Amino acid sequence: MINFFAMQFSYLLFLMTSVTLIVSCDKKSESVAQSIELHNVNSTQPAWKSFSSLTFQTVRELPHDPLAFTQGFLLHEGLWIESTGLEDQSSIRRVEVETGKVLLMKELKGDFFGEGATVLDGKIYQLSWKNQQGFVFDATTLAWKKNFSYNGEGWGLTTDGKQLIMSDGTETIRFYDPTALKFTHTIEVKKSGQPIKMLNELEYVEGEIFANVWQTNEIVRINPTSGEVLGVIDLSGIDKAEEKKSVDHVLNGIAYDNDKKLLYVTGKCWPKIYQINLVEKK
Ligand SMILES: [Ca+2]
Repeated sequence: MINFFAMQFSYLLFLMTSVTLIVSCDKKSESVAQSIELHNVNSTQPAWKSFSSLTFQTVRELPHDPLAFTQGFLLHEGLWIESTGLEDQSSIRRVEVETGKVLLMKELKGDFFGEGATVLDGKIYQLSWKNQQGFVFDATTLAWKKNFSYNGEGWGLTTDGKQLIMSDGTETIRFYDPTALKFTHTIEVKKSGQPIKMLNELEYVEGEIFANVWQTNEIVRINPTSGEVLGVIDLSGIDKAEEKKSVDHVLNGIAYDNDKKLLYVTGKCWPKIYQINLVEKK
């Protein structure tokens, strides 16, 4: 009897050890699997980066003020921040995404013609076209903080989270230190060695600078270090259902939701904002 119980106990011990080992192995496998998954997530690039020639698929349409002559456009803390142009109609706005309702707006006085805008460290930086003056506002209250100066024309503005990145209507992109609002350097934007001029509204997207090319339906993707054009996004036809009231009502607004990886585009006085997916142009 003693031997029989001893054998039973040994068998039970063997089973328990085996179960512990299996659980332990499973946990180890799970840990390895999680590690591989995390590695893959970290190394995954958006699919569109593989193609130099891109077009779009519309995901959804959102309302946009048809009187907003869009010059700067971005998403900040769940709201559109929009800079509008034209004399006596220029403004900086906080706008509700789903409804297009303007929640807060500050008009630019005098002959200031609003241009590109971006948000960095809780502050909106906004350019004007020919006045060689920019403005800094509190991003939440739109309270004016100060002006800053630059040479030449102001067109588009974005940020990589550290620097202000500005276009001026030529093939040159300028970089500024936001703390001192001091010019640091430029890049020259070229595609196959040829300069790409008329770079307008900007957006920093996944380590690249996206730029609307004025009076075209093209966005160029720019290497922020070399200035080389990495690819072109053809948005022809995106606004075909819209009735254009002016030849000036061109594509000119790119906003990127970096958390959700969503891309939006609009144009000057377009009644809609389009959320789009980028796909290969065949
Ligand atoms: Ca933008």
